[in-house]
Amino acid sequence: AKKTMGLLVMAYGTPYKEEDLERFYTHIRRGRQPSQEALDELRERYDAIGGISPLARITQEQAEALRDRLNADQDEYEFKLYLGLKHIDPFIEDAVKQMAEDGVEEAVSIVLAPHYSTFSVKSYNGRAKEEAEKYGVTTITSVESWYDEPGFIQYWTEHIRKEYEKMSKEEYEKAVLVVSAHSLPEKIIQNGDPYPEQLKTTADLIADQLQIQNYAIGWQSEGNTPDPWIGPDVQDLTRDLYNEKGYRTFVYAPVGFVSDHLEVLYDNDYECKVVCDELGASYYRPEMPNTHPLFIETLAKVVLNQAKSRG
Ligand code: FEC
Repeated sequence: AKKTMGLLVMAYGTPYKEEDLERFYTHIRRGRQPSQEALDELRERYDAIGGISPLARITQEQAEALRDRLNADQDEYEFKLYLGLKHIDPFIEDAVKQMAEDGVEEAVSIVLAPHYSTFSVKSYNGRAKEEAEKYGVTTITSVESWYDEPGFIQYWTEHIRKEYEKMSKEEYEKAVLVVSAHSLPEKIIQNGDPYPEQLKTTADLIADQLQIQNYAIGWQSEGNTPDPWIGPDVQDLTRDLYNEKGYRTFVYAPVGFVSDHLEVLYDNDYECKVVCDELGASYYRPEMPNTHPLFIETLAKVVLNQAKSRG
């Protein structure tokens, strides 16, 4: 008989409807209510991408596709899906509680973010394990990162190549690839966080596969807080690359994310595009992984390896 294996898929979460915006934002701010001004400003960004984000739907589809792929690919385990979100229901804790109630003894967890950081992946996994300890039913083994998986690199290589193929010869000659992830407060670097190094590895591997030399690493979507954030910010970087290196074609690969959502549809497709338009430069942005079979297959491989190697 197949062994039951919990599959705890964790992701950021997003408001399901406009009324959810305030509690979602308050949760991101660790319980501190945002000012009316900050709330309105965020609402305007969601309005600019159509009112709500497609992220809720895409996360659900990714999780189900991953479970289906895992169950189709092997017959040692029967994976049972639990979705746990960081900032809105179903919260990570809700998912872990449900696993315990269902009597799931072993589970693999994965965060839908490729690069490990104390701020992101560590906090997701920490919350899951802490909750599991309360019930003493489920042992969770966690995937920590998958930023250098060959299938992940291949996904981006193929989709970035498609953008380069759309360029005229003139555009192609002055093109630069901007590989980015969500910025984090600079203090994480002093504490030895691997996040920046992992993004660099992703960028190097993609550039190597594409056989391009013209690429740069940028950071995006930084929070509205007084402390310094890791830079350069993708918008400033765009201006610098334009002015100092003479690039005229910009290809943005936000590889720290895996879905179409606010941080890509607004921060790249609107904000970076505004800078490109102002400079008279061309803007390209490859498709996000979403439920692309190569991407889902890659996640399935990583989860299965983790299930098999649990100690
Ligand atoms: O709804 C959507 O379509 C987008 C959802 C969304 C994703 C996302 C990913 C990451 N974030 C990360 C870190 C931070 C830090 C702060 C922060 C703030 C926000 C705000 C919104 C938001 N984030 Fe987010 N992020 C998404 C949405 N994020 C909305 C609040 C408004 C703003 O500041 O823009 C700052 C918190 C603070 O105030 O202290 C830090 C990281 C990721 C990528 C990894 C992951 O997915 O977990 C890291 C998606």
